[in-house]
Amino acid sequence: MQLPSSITQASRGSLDTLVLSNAFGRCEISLFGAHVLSYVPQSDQRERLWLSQSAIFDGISAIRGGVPVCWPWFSDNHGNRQEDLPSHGYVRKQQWTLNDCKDDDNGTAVTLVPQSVQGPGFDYAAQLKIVVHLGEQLSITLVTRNLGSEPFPLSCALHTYFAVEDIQRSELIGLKGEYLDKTRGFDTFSTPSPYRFTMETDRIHLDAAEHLTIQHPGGVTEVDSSGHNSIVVWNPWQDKATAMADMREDGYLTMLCVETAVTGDVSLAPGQTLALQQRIG
Ligand code: TA6
Repeated sequence: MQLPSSITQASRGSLDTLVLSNAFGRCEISLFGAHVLSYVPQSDQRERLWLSQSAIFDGISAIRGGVPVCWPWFSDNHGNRQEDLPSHGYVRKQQWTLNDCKDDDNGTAVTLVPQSVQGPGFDYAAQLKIVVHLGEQLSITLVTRNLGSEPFPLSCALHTYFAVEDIQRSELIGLKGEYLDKTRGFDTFSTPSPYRFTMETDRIHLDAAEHLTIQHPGGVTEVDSSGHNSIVVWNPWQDKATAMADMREDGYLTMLCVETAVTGDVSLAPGQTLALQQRIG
């Protein structure tokens, strides 16, 4: 495929990546996992995404940081024994290929498709693609279409790791209503205001907020979402960070996951399309 000058090929470790660079900014995407690794707007040259300094780029392990693609289930929401199937599905560990690209006054876009849509725990007739568009914002759209004659269960997420200068001096603005707290047996609690971080935080917010703001000492990051039914907020804090081989023990201090997600028992009807989108500014 002939690439426009705004798209170049690069690598991280043993992974092939695509770098999109235009008047709006720069982003880098690993073809392994269709995993956005970096996004720097031209306007302020501030990296929006967090990538673990111990991230593994071996084409086998899931990449810690950036925007993992969780599909065809979120977390262990697959209906099987937890140990039988990979957490967050299997496409983030697949090699994706470039299916289309375009470059115009609105920005540069690439469309990637996975090696195979079916996998252990999901053998339905589905079509999956991701479109990453570098324009005024960075827009990531995960598109699922049911090609079959029966509905299938689907949960998914754009599991974005945002860079913050200091999580203990950061605030998340825009969420309301109730959330399910994974650290407390998925019991239901009310969203705090102000929303600050002092401990392990792992929450499924049932408020499908369309606009969120992350305020931290290094600046402000805007997060717009559509096609979702929930927002997941996660910071592992020190003990969990220490326990992860691909995260430094102090890594939790400079990251915050704000995930645009479809969680719970959702099914996609025959012929239906779900477009899960997150836009970062
Ligand atoms: O989205 C939050 C979460 O489900 C946490 O419970 C934690 O498991 C995190 O995802 C990271 O999961 P991973 O499989 O990428 O280590």
